[in-house]
Formats: sequence, structure tokens, C-alpha cells
Amino acid sequence: MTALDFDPAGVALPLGHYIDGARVETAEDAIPVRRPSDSAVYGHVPDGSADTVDRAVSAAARAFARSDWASRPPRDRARVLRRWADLVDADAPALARLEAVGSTRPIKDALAWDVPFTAEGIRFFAEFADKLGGEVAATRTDQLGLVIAEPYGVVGAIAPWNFPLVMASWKIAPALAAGNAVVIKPSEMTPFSLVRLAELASQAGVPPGIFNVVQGQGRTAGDALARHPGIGKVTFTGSTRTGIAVMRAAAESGPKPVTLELGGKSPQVVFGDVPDRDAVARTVFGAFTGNAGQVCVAGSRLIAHRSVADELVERMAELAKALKPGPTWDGSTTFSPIISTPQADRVDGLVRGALRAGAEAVIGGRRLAAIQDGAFYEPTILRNVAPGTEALDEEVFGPVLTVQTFEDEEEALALADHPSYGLAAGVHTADLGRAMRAVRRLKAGTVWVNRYGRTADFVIPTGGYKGSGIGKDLGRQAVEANLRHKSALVAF
Ligand code: TXE
Repeated sequence: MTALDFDPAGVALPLGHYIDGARVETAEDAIPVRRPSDSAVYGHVPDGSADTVDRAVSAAARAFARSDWASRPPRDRARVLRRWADLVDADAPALARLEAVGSTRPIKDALAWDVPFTAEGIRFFAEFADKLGGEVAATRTDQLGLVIAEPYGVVGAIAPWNFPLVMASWKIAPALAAGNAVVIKPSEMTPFSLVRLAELASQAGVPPGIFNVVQGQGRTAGDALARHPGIGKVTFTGSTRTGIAVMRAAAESGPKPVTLELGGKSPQVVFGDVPDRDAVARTVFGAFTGNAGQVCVAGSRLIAHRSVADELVERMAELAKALKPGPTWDGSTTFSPIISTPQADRVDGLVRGALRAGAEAVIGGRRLAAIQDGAFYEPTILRNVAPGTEALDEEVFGPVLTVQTFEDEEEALALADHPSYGLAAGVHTADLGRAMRAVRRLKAGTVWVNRYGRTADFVIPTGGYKGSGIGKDLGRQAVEANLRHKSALVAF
């Protein structure tokens, strides 16, 4: 027992959609929502229809037009968003339990990371509200050329299940800071915490209709949101395949900009000159086992110099023994479940395929039998994975690391470059020149040197190259992506 343990049955669930500043229960089909820790159904959400999506978008458009959210002094908007962040912090114990109970986030992580990261992210974006400006263009002096930044109106957002609050806040907060209204659809697998986030936004003073949550499945509610003509801009985080469908749906209702944060197959390149191999092993290990590998920037391909590969693998095999899988409501859990049984089966299928093609599982390679009913998968390190094997080429989204070795820098960088993904990459070396060459060469949206993974440096944008996405979450770029520019030429 730890002080963080909680009873999953005791968590109150905010049910229904959240539209126009209130929870809305509808007679739509109910989607059962399962806890990944034990596969039990712990609640239901309505499968939002196109009509419900239309109701939410209409409420948002009305609020954008009639409330003063976009027209008020921007500093007031910032103040409301900061108050919202403070309420998120104040609600942390309850919000963390709500996040943990039905997601892959152990309560310890939800409390130490997800909730504070959400609050800090909101504060970061709040600060942009009164620091955004347009331009005065160079024109004849008897004219004034203005480039005016304006919000789109209603931003439609579709969020994933792997970090339900954090990923969604990176969509909602920059859109609101820029003066937009938002309609967001959470994943049907992790639907509840965003409703609570919306209630806290209302308490902080976000006007009714400016922040709405529509529940439902991707192919119904998600699709209806992406293709609603009342949406000015679409932002999505999820798989590359769904991202393409979202982009198509968005275009079919009239062209509109899309931000897509998609999948990855990110390499961690380790050169033979690293001074502290133990530290590198810990970093590489954390980058594929954190959230059981269900992280878009997971470092799922180790590309190690021949002189260090064996030692790194041995050290990681030791680290795996210290992980403690368990239900997310157990305060001592340090290793997450997989989001669902079908997703665990998919991970297993990719691993089995690699083993059939001749790969060796140094550790893991199967479902975690010790935990009944939950969807857990053993930390898995695969060596000798044949080129062309899906486990090497496709995003696994489970705690699976492939190991490849190299002789020289050229070979390392060639292996690191994935033909279709380019979300992130890690490079470990003591040689600054080599690190900088890699930074320049790697076709990835983020390159980490001698570290791996996102930090609270929200000013650093995140987003992919190639099939890993379009545009950025975080950074100034994320706010700018929620603004369009009007040109005015004034003769006097
Ligand atoms: O993702 P989807 P899924 C990857 C990861 C994982 C795979 C499948 O590889 O194994 O995706 O996961 C909504 N129109 N990532 O199926 O389908 C859906 O309801 C509009 C990477 O969960 O991309 C959910 O809200 N929306 C990733 C959201 O899209 C649709 C995070 C994501 O679901 C839709 C999650 C449609 N036609 C999964 N279909 C990352 N980049 O971090 C589904 N959705």
C-alpha cells in the first residue's frame, strides 16, 4: 500500500458531452469504456452523432461571434487561462485519479507529470495572448499596409488516448490563447478527463461555448468534426493513417488548414565514445518503456556502435527487472498497461512476426502473464531483426526496442533515417562535431543530443517530418498555427 493508492470504483465520472458550458447527456448509443489495467468496463460515453457535433460547433460559432473572447483585451484572456491552470493544479489529486483510472498512466505519473504538465502548458500558452502582433508592411508613405493576425473562429481538435490531458491541452490552450473557440473530441478509450478540464475552464471564466467536448468514435464523431464546414482549422494527434483520413475529410468540406501530430519510429543512435554507458542505457531504456512505449516520440530503434551494443543491451535487461507493472491505481506501479487488449494483441503480432523471421528476443517477447485480464506486455528487446520486418519498419506503440549495429557514422545516419517517419531522433556522443552533423542530417522534427524525451521547455516546438505530421504542437509555432492573417491597405 502507498499513500497514492485509490479505489478505481470510487472515482466519479463526468458523463456525457460538454457543450455550451454544461454537461449534455443524449440518448445516443453508449460506448463501453474499459480500464486497461483489468479490462473491466467502468463507464459509458455517448457515441456522438453528426447532429451532436453540429450542435457543439454551432454553440462554439455562436460563442465566438457573441461573447467577447476574441475581442476583449488579450491580457484578460491570459488572466482567465492562468486562472484555469491554477484550478487544474488545485484539482490535481482528483484529476490525476480520473486520468489514471481508465488510461495507461499510473497514478504516480499522472500526479507528478500529466496534471502539472497540463497546467504549465496552459500557462505557457496564456502568455502569448497579449504578445502576438501583426506587421506594418513597407508601402508608399501615403498608405498604411497592415498584416493583422486573427483567430480562425472554431478550431476542431481530435485527441489521442496515450496522454489524454497533456496532448489535448497542447491543442486547446494555443487555440484559446489566440482567441478561438474549440470543439474537441477525446479518444473514445479515454473520454472523461477532458470533460473535467472543460468544467474547470468554465469555472475559470472561459465563456460558455468557447470550449466544448464531444464524445464518440473516430469514424463517426471524429469524422463529422473534421468535415464540419463551420470549423476553421483542424488539429489532430494520432496515427498516420487516421491523420490522412482527417486531412481528406477536412478538405472535402472546403479547404482548411490542418495540424497533424502523427506516428513515429524514432532512432536512438549511440556512438562508441559515450563516456557514461550506464547513463545512456538508462536513457535508451526509458525512451522505449515509458508509458509502455505508447509515446509518439518513443525511441524504438537502438542504433548502436558495435563496441557498445552488447553492454547497453545487458544493462537494459537488468533495468527491466526493476520495473513494477501493476494497475494504474496502485501508487507503486512504474510500468504501464497497454491501452486495450486488441492493441496488446497487435504489439504481440508484430513481435511474433519478427521472431518468425529470425529475430531473437533478448528479453520479453510476450504478454505479461503475471497480471490477469489487464493488457500488459513485457519490455522487449529484439536483435537480428530482418530488414523489411514490420517490427523494424512500423510504429509498434508498445515497449519494444529493435537493436541494430553500425561501424561508422555514415552507416549510423543511414540506418537512422526512416523512409516514411521523421518524428524524433536521439544521438549520444562525446564528439560535438559528430552530434551537430547528425542534427543537420537527420530528417526528424526533433533531434535530442545526449538526452531523450520532451521536457517542460514548452518553447521548443514538437512535430514531425515526412509521414510523422504537418505543423507543430508547442512553441510559438503552435499559437501562430491558430491564427490567420488579414492584409489591409489604407490610403490616406
Ligand atoms: O489511433 P487513431 P488508434 C498510433 C499508434 C497506435 C495506432 C492506432 O501506432 O498503435 O495509432 O491507435 C480518432 N476521423 N497512435 O486507433 O485512430 C480516434 O477516435 C476522425 C499514435 O487509437 O489515430 C481518436 O480520438 N477521427 C499517436 C484519435 O483519432 C478519427 C497516439 C486517434 O485515433 C477517425 C495514438 C476518423 N476516421 C495512436 N478514426 C501519437 N501520435 O502519439 C479515429 N479517429
